[in-house]
Amino acid sequence: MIMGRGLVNRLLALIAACAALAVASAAQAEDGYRLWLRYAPLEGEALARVRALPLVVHADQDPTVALAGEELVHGLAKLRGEERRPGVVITASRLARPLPPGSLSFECRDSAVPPGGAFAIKPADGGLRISAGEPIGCLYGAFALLRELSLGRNPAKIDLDERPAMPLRLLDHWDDPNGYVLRGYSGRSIFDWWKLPEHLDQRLVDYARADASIGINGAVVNSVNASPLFLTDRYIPKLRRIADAWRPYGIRLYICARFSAPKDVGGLPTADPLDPAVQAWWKARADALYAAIPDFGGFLVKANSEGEPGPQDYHRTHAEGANTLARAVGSRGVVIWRAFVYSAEDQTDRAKQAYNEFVPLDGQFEPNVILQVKNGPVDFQPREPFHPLFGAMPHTRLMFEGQITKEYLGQATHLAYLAPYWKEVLDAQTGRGGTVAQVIAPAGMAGVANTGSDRNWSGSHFNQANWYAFGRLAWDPTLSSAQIAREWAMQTFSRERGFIGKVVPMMIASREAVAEYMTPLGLTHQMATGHHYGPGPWICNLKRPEWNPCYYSRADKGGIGFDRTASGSNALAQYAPSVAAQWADPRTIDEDYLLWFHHVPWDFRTPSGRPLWGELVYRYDRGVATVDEMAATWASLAPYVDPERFADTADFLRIQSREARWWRDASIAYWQSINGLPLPAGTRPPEHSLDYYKALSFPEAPGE
Ligand code: GCW
Repeated sequence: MIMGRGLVNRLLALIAACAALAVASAAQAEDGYRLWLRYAPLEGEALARVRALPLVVHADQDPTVALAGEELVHGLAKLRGEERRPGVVITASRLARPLPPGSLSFECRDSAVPPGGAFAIKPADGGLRISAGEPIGCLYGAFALLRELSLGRNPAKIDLDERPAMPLRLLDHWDDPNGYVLRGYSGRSIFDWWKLPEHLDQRLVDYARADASIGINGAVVNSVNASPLFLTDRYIPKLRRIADAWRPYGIRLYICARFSAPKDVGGLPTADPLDPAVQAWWKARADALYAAIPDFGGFLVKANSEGEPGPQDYHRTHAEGANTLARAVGSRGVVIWRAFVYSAEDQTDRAKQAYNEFVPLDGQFEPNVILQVKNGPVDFQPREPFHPLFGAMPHTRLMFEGQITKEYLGQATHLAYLAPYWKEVLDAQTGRGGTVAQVIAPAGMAGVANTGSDRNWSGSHFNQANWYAFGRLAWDPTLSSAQIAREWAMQTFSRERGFIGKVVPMMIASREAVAEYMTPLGLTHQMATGHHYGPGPWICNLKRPEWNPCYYSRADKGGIGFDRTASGSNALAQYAPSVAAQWADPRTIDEDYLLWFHHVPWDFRTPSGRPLWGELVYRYDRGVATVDEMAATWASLAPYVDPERFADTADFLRIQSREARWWRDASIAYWQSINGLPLPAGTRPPEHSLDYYKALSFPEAPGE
């Protein structure tokens, strides 16, 4: 057959178009939606070993066990590079049957394993056996096994015995009923309250699966600046629909309760927690929730903080407020009360206020009350010393609150891997009953979620690592930041040594870089008002003193830094003497905390030998240089990464490089306007005038 030239050309064009389409859709498949659960096919020996495991899965009727089986069948098939195979599913009643040698099996009601999510994975009959005390342990075990195999581990050498370090491993969503996410940088809320209960988005199921894969076992679905709507009858079926979908994944649903709800939606004239009608109202609400959701987790409350209502509106204490809700919930759940309080009327150092407020209440809370304490005493800053409440309330269960969404660390666009940040606090010795991780072990950890409607869930591909790391640390705070980064990067991107060897150090360095180009040497809260994205060290005119960056820097002609020693606010005295001693002397303190605790002259000689002003500039420059190195590292990793995620990350690193300079230049320009000092020799002057930086405005910045 003879084809005309035109036809050939048209055919060729068609083939090219098809090929382009195929490439595009392959690339599109790597849009980040699958998170760390991609189960990319193994290669070489690792592949051969996994292929040798017969896909025999023992399940019973329990929905969680069914999910564990499903996950294993699906995950193993993908790791083997095969189309999904059904596997063999045998019910529990038939467990006694002899298993094929080398099979993979599980026993989910093994009384030798404790309840609460613990599991063991041990060699058995030439294969592997996952055992757990209850079904959720089997699901965690299935994910753990798939993780081990994804990392290339030899199944014959896998021998795990794990139990979660703390009972509550939660995500807090700051989501409003209308889909807006406060401090959210990844699109809209994943909760569509308008379409619920009739329609449940598949994303909510995928979300629960991702959470379960890292051991998260609860989620608070609405913002701490809570709408009272969540306590109305209309919301109960909506909440129930989600709770039903999450139950098999072991995710318990919690809501934030607005303290004034008895008045707002309950028709009562007061929300006074000691009023019997108010108490009865809370009891009835809790009963209604538990009738619909028998495993409802409980309430989270932000009270008398930043304008939110609370017991102090009625001259009652936080304990009296918390206890009213706690009695309504009873042994069915918990009331998590936030310690993030500070007041406009209180002239004391903001960093001291929560401690002053809560320590006297130690011992007064109902046993099902947990106090949720932010990592540091101010507000999720790039670096803070650990919160002095940790260890200071021996009769109250304390929970750690971290912020996964990076409100103060560059939000979606700046790459900052937060495991080293949280570890710094978790590993800190409180001097009163062990490390922070030990203090919180009877309660748990909550992370302000970074999930949203973006295809990649978290606003950037690398922000997924923070969701992952948070779950892993709540499961086991002794894991190292590097190990978590390695696991995450291997599952999310590539197992190649050339990739992992570079990307892990890049991640580890990233948070320090952000701390240095934003707020070096223990400076804090220098972010611009409202959106908290860029620099605003000059801001000094907001109505509440502690909302102003100048409140925190205390910069003047004579020096810079917040004196929190005995000659200043004496916040230092809130720490155990052994801890306070490390920070008391500006000449010996870890420089990362220098300006947090001390006001020092600009020519103060730092341990590096440089005068403070020189050291400050040096740190800004080092932060900027690290970001440039991160961008160069990423550029060299193109061969290992799919085009879409590679380009997204490269774009964001370009933004970060530019904005690290913006932070440095604007800050240096401002400090110079205060201290009148010349720049240290050889220093690059700020690109623009201080007025230029002051005039920048970003009305469209997200998340406020
Ligand atoms: O980090 C700050 C945020 C507020 C937030 C508050 C809090 C929910 O800027 O937007 O409000 O903390 O934790 O309550």
